[in-house]
Amino acid sequence: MTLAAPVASSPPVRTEVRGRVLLVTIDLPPVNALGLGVRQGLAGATEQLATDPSLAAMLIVGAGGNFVGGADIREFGKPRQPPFVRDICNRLEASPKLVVAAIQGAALGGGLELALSAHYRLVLEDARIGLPEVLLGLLPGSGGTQRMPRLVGVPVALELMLSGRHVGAHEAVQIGLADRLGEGMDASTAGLAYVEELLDANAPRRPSRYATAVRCDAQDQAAISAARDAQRARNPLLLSPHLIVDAVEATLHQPFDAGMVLEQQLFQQCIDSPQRRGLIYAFFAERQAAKVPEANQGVARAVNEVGVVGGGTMGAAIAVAALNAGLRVTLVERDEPSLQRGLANVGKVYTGLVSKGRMTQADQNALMSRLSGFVDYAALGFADLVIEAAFEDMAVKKAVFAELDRVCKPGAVLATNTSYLDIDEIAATTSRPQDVIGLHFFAPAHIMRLLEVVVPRRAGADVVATAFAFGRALKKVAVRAGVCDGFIGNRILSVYRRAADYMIEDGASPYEIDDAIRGFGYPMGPLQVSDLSGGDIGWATRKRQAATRDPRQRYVQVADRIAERGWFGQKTGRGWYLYPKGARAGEPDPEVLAIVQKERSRAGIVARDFTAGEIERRYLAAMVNEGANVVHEGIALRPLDVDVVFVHGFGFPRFRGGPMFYADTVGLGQILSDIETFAKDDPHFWHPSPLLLRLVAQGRDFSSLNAASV
Ligand code: 3H9
Repeated sequence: MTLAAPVASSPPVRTEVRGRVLLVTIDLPPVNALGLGVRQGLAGATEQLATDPSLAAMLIVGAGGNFVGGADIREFGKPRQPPFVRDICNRLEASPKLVVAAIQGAALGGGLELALSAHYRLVLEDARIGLPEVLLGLLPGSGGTQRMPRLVGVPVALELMLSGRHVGAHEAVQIGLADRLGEGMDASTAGLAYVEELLDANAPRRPSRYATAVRCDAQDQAAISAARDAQRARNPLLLSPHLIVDAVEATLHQPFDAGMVLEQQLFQQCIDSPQRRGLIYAFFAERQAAKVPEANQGVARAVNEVGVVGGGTMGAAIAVAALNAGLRVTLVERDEPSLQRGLANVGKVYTGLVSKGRMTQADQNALMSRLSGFVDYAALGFADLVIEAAFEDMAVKKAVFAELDRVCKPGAVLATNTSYLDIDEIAATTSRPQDVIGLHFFAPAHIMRLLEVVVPRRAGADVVATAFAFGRALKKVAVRAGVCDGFIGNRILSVYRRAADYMIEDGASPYEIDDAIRGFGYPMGPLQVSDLSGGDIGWATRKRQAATRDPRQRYVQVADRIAERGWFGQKTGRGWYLYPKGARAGEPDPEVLAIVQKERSRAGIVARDFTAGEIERRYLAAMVNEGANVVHEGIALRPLDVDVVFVHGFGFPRFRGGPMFYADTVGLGQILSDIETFAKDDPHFWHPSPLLLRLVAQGRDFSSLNAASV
């Protein structure tokens, strides 16, 4: 047996002398992150520039289509080893020789900070640059908070750092983040030409620390105050946005080096915060969610032509999502008036955007030109993938799938957008169950990022791979789910909503529930959500489930009493809240409180007080316990899949990572002990999940299951 010689791994930073220029290439797939090896390589290159008298300048580029995607996020929370990026940046900026960065693809976070310490920046057409640290619970920690405002001014720097948004090449030049738009798609060639031009022109070094865009005037101070107020209002619970404002404010009052010291202290506060852990977990979890077993077993089928059956609110929004992804869409409805309504529903979304100035009429026309509508299923004969978004009724779905089976070409993927129906049963009625899958969008489907890919037993691996590729094309976060009533999200929702209903009947007011849940970090409480989405939907579901409901299950009738009055929420002007004259923010309704009180009396319950802490514990324990059941039964592949569903589809505060990650931070033993305590009053509802029991017995947490390979 012969052993292959070990392949020498190439260094993450290469240097080449090109005449009088040192070409430094950062080459560490996937995104050239600034891990230890890269930092060491950059420190070495800086030394080479300083000591080689034949060199007049340095050009920094990234290999593989990106400049640098930032610090290596996996290193945060572990002991950090020098050299540090901020020291490398300071040294480059202070270099007596010219330093230039040529940016292709991503220059984000520490990557942009590295580029900001260069004396000149060239951007290629595909550059996307920014300081997105805020999205990870951090602030720019290598001089970004001090150099960026000095280059682009305080208002622009604040906007970029607080949104974390990526700026394209043209905007970068326009706002002064970059000096030159380069031609072609090769950063080294364009960059070397630029450096030679600068050297020939005797261009001066331009350390960003001396740039003068900070005006230190009333306008800058007003921008700081406005940003501070906006963050207090919008993100009262988040740490890093507030610290970003503090760090930027230092540029008005303190010299550069003092600002750098402050930035370091504030950065460390962020690193130490649990929010940073939750947000970085969420970043990796949404990428992990795409790693499903079928991705390795099947090759995605090509999807260019999409069919949508049903032009109601959901079908129309799905059509919009597909049109936005550049696909051709055929909408099919049962009759001409319904079809016209469906097409109008699609048009309405775009007209709204045009009227708000977010889209031009020409863009709308171009998008709508890829949409066609028919009342005949035969029009779907060319579709590569069809999504059924018809009425939520098994007989209706089966009839639609019989038509699809008849008209669709072999190899077309047949998807249903059902929220809870048995997709195995739907698939079994077709002659091609291997092509049938669930694509569960969340309303509004063109905005909400979550897509549950519901995999029935007989679905082909390539169909699952196609669904994930389709999700990516639509810029969705796709999560694999198994078939059960409600799949991952709605199944867990139905359980913690019951926990909320029980608390209402036991003594908490609906408004206390919403306050407590918002206090946890949700943008809205569950009853506000119910009013927004329409109380009639839940009412219809409860009526459907009435016949099969376990008689031992406690059933709270408050929501039914409200729905019976036609109070369906915002659309009817009242629900759990009052919405006088179409107001979007509701007011507490004394009549609802009276209904609650009457229901308590009817059920013979004497109201007791609930603290916000108890509301939160019960609500979260119910969510986590059902999340554990969903993983235990294999409906979700891993706890992280549950987390991604809740962060992207149900408003769970991202900085807490997701319910399962949150449970780990609280401690599974604590969650179990809460459930056991609550079970003393209602053992039927509070039944610990076998997975929770097992993990606690083994001293493990949910995250230990996330590593499970797929
Ligand atoms: C920072 O810089 C702090 C500084 O201010 C201070 C200290 C210096 N590290 O997204 P993709 C992985 S904070 C480690 O699918 P795309 C990612 O997990 C950082 N890994 O590709 C995935 O791995 P896998 C500020 C990273 O083309 C793979 O790369 N920077 C990092 O759709 C491909 O990722 C940011 O916040 C990283 N920094 O998008 C930028 N970045 O294949 C974060 C990515 O195993 N990154 N990975 O699943 C992004 O926004 C996108 O990844 C990017 C590429 C736009 C770069």
